[in-house]
Amino acid sequence: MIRILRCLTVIVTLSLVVGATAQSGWSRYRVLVSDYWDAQRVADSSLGLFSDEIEIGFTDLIVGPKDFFQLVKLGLFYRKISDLPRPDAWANTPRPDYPDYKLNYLTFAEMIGQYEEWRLANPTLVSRVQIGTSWNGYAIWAYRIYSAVPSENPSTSFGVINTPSKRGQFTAPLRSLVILGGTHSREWIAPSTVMAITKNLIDTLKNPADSLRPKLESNLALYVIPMLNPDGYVHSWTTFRMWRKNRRNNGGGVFGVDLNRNYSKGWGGSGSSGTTSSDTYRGPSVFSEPETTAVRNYCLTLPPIKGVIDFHSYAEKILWPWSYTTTPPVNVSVHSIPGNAMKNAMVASGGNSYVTGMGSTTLYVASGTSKDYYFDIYGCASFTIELRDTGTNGFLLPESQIIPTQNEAWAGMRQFLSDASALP
Ligand code: 0X9
Ligand code: ZN
Repeated sequence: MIRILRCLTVIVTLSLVVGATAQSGWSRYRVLVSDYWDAQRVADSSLGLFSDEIEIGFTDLIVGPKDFFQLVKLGLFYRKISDLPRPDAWANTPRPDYPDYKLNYLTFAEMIGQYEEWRLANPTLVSRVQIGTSWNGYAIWAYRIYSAVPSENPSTSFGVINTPSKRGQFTAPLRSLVILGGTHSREWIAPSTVMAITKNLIDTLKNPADSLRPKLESNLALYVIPMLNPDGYVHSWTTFRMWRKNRRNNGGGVFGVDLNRNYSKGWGGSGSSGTTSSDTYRGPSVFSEPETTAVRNYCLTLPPIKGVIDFHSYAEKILWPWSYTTTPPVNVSVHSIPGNAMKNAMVASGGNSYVTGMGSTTLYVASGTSKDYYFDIYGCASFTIELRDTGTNGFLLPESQIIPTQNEAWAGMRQFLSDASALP
């Protein structure tokens, strides 16, 4: 009897979800964007972007049941591409009893739970610190992976190796590498990939046979921020799957600042919006948000930063500064050499071939982004990596693609870390 009831429950739940998908009233529309003014109108509208970018040419938008007039108001040619699942259907989708970060997307609580398991199992290699608190009161965590630790002597930035076999030996001057995940809430594959990278880093430091280990030990201090935007991520799980921004209350029932438009470099310029309902709303001022302030302040306390990698999706691209202008920085090789090395390592590992280049010309102009800020302040290698795919599923990347995405990204990171340890 119980079994029959359970079967019935599954069937009813599944049909509800399927039903929700078929008649959700949410659609993907393609609009023709002819020039800069069209692009700005799209940016300033409150229609969500299905495309990862507003392009001159075609851009796909998310149009809800009550949004149709907004689409018409844009005054652009449009065409319906497909139905979309109800954005809140995720909350009701059946999930495995024991979700696994390699096979499933994890909720925020499950994600931090997994990081905590790793930390508690490896107390000498992993520590964490709360670097801030989101608008809705969630902790923003940074995990420190102890390949090396700062020496006791504050007058020197030399490090001390912390892995079991060599604990206490001096290293070269310490250099920091920062890995960021979860800036944009709907890009679930990004924090998922940052989890895999973290686990692989821990395993590398525990494995004396791993050729990367001595390089990490020689001078690198590793910091991972698994989820910069917990409010948005939770919202994307519970309420609106395609949510991108944080959850600042902008008033009038309008929420959210695009954290990747809230950094200081180029803030307020093109490729960002002053309209609060826009998906690229830059916020009322530079670093107005607790999330961007947290990561900025934390980074300022670290040993000299040699690299920052901010994981996003989707596009399969490795992007470097600048974002805010199409004029390249003076020394392009700071980025083109490690960027292309990452790409090649990813391909050699059997992964997809990511496109490399300057953000503003390879993707689009965007002002107030993380990579421009970190490059501007630290002069360091600063990348945005846009993970899978190239548009077939976009932000709704199927779970079957988690492992291949994590694996190719780790291949790229190994290469980057290996090269970074040789930097002055
Ligand atoms: O628009 C963004 O913030 C990033 N793309 S995403 O689809 N993940 O939202 C890209 C920012 C990188 N830089 C440039 N576009 N120039
Ligand atoms: Zn993003």
